[in-house]
Amino acid sequence: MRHMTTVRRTSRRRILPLAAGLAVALTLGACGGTTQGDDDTSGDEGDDDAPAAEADPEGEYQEGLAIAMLPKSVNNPYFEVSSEGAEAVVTELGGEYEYTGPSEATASSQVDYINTLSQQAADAVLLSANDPNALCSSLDQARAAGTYVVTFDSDVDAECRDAFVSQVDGDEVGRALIEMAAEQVGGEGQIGILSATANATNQNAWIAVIEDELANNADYADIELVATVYGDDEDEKSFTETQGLLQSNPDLDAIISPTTVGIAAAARYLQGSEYQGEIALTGLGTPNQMREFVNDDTVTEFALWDPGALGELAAYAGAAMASGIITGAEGETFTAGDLGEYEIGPDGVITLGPPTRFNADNIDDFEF
Ligand code: RAM
Repeated sequence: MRHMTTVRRTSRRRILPLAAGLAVALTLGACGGTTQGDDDTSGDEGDDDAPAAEADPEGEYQEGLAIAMLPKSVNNPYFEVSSEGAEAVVTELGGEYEYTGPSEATASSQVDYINTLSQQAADAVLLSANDPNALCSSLDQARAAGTYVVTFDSDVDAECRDAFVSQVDGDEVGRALIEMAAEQVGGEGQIGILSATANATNQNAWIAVIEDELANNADYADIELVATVYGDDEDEKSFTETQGLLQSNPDLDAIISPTTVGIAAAARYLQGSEYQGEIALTGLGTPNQMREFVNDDTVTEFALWDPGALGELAAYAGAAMASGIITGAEGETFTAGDLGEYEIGPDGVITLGPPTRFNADNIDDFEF
């Protein structure tokens, strides 16, 4: 249900500079004269297809926006890189930036942060969600109070946010993961997955693609997924789960870890074990965390996108929405600084770009 109503717009004006507020008010006035505007005043928001507000593609980013990033958990180097990207954008736009979140990657612990940010009248929250559904009621309340919700990295149900900034197009991550694992085991063998949390939207979507590829792609007919374990994006738990995975599956040939926390912990375990060089390890990692494991041949190749650019794009999307440049509808466009112009796709998804594979040939070219 879209819900960017007159209420939302009114609340936006409290933080806009006078001239900008006037422009929004004028836009609202124009909308109010239409049938759509009349519908809105009834408070009945039941028409899912109704555009919530007019986008103003020629509009300027507003100054003074309060934008916060709420990651799955803080202290994860991946999200710290995303935060640096977002902070640079918000600062450049003359806004106020905050990076805040729980130390554990759970949905319940994110709820309090959403409520607080809403009470603080944040203009936009950039959220990487620990669960696709469990945050929806607090997100609904925040949105009704005037905070735009832009998910990035790990989405919620599309009804519960205004837009999702996706790192990579659709199934491409899952396909890259199984392709790298297959290459590293010579097309046959047993693989196990070391994931993040059991409810993570992003990891579960990638794992579903891996399972689908294994079931339907003839290239992988001789590869078997024997176990999936969860390190909860905690370093120590990921390390222990790696050990358990290897002990429980003596014929394992490869581990796929689609989390930067997991792959770094698994690499550290392999490095100090009898399995180094015997068990292939691939997945999603940051070059800075994985460099030493590539240099000593514990790991051959893994992938990722630029988490800093992802944070930048999320910040621009949140600012564009809070400035009225976009509403989250398919086909709208906005300019994300040096990243260039982006178009909103179906279901409010904005996609950063393809992943990069890192190996001994190129890892020193990347610094994040
Ligand atoms: C971890 C988190 C994040 C994911 C990366 C690949 O840092 O789980 O959500 O996108 O890994």
